[in-house]
Amino acid sequence: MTQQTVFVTGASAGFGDAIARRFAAEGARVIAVARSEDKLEKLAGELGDAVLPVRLDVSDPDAVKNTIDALPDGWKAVDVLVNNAGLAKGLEPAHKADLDDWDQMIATNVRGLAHVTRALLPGMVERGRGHVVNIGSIAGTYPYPGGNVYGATKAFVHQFSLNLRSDLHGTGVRVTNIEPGMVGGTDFSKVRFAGDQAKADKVYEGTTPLTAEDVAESVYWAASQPAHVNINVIELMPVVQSFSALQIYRE
Ligand code: 8X3
Repeated sequence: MTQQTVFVTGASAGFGDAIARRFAAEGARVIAVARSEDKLEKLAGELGDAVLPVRLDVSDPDAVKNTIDALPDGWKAVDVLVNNAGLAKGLEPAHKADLDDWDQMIATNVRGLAHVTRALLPGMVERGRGHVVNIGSIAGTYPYPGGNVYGATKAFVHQFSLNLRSDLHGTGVRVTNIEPGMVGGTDFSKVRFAGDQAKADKVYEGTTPLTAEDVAESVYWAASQPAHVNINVIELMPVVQSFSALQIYRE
């Protein structure tokens, strides 16, 4: 296989960092995108020329277009786009939730993902190959109290992924949605709980969640299938997580 160019959003930590490292370990070149270029330094320092660090807030539509238009020569032909940037904010019920939290999730998880995809797709279609790997969530399928807008953004990612496949029919461009359940060892819960590390740690206490590396492995596996194979959806959970009953309210 020729050397692949992989564009990873949210690459400065968590899943994004693990995904960038997983692809680089296989010889890929990685365009590592994050809001702060400083945070990409460690990754770039370790992986050297295999990484192009790019500062971009995907929730800013003008910045998305300008940054992608301005990718340096030799880095413009993206083979794999991993739409990883995303966040959960708050776990309050809908009638108490902070509207700024909702707006931020929609701006990043929905609009940001859509805009980055829209900016990179024409090149993939023109080249007759490419792969969009979206990071969804089990929260897009299974509702839970406080999941309100976060789960809805991930339901968007699920349906957008399937609809992309319809639009890309016959182009050779592949689309996959990776839907992880509980993953520990990242800042996901810390961000959700506005920086409260103790509260975040409690989510994973006494249990064995998935790791960012587990998720990166699914992304890499989906992207390394033969060109005629499209993995539509991968849903993965730790063994310790499963389904529970619907709730009944009693007077
Ligand atoms: C993360 C999974 O269950 O914390 O997307 O919402 S969950």
